[in-house]
Amino acid sequence: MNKQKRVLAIHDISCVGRCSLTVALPIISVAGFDTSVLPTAVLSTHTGGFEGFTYRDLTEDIDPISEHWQSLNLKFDALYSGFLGSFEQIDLIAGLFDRFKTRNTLIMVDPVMADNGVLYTVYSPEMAKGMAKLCAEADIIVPNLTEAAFILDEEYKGDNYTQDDIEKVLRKLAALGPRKVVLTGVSFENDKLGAAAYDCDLDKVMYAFNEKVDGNFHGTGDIFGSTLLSALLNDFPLEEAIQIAVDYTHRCISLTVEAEQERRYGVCFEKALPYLIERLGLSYT
Ligand code: PXL
Repeated sequence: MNKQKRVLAIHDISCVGRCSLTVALPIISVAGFDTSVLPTAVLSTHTGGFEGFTYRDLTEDIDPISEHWQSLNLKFDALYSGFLGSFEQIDLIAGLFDRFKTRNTLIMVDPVMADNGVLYTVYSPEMAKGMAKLCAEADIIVPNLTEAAFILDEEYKGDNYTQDDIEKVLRKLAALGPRKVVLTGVSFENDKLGAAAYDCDLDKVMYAFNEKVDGNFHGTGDIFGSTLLSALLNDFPLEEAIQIAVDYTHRCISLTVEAEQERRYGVCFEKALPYLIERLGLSYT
């Protein structure tokens, strides 16, 4: 067996409502990687759909944890950040990237902060400027269209955009620093939804789509990001990796609709894990 790659997933723990670490950990693990976690906050539920959630911000723990790991000379093959517990964590996570990055480390930043044109309730607009700085430290970023608009300080256009608009957004995001940009929630036809990507090194734009399922599904950005990272670390090229991530996310959503699952609990990703294992070309028997 090749040496197992080690991933550090930096997200919150939302105790109820599958998203962030409760989806990143199982997905990246099933994809074959040794997954360590750095929780950025602990919430009783995620912020989108449950009233009165508790919120324990873990900002003070970030540096002591990462200093301890550094003292042990621990190494990671990939660093993957998502929902951060506070504005201050942006600089702390940038510092952690500096501590642990080597020539071969893949740094993926999902600038989780907004959806459907609005910031998550726990964030203020300054988060967008900070997230732009963190994106500059990444090899690959995975914003949705709302987050892209906030990062670029542009108007959010809703569904009102052309292919040319999307390609401009991809290139502007790449100009911040990351060599690869993946935009989620892209749709040019009523019944199709997917992702657009730009690879600076190839100077190439690519797309991946699947059937659109109407409605909003919590945690699907985290499912997409975790799957994308898993495909890239399994050596799939970006174009194939975005298609795998779109298809797996679509399958999780379809299972959720079939099961008539209450939306705020997130999507039923568990039953689709064997499909993901197969798409990644892995065999555990
Ligand atoms: O899935 C993104 C996400 C992550 N973490 C928390 C959230 C959300 C989206 O609402 O509330 C706490």
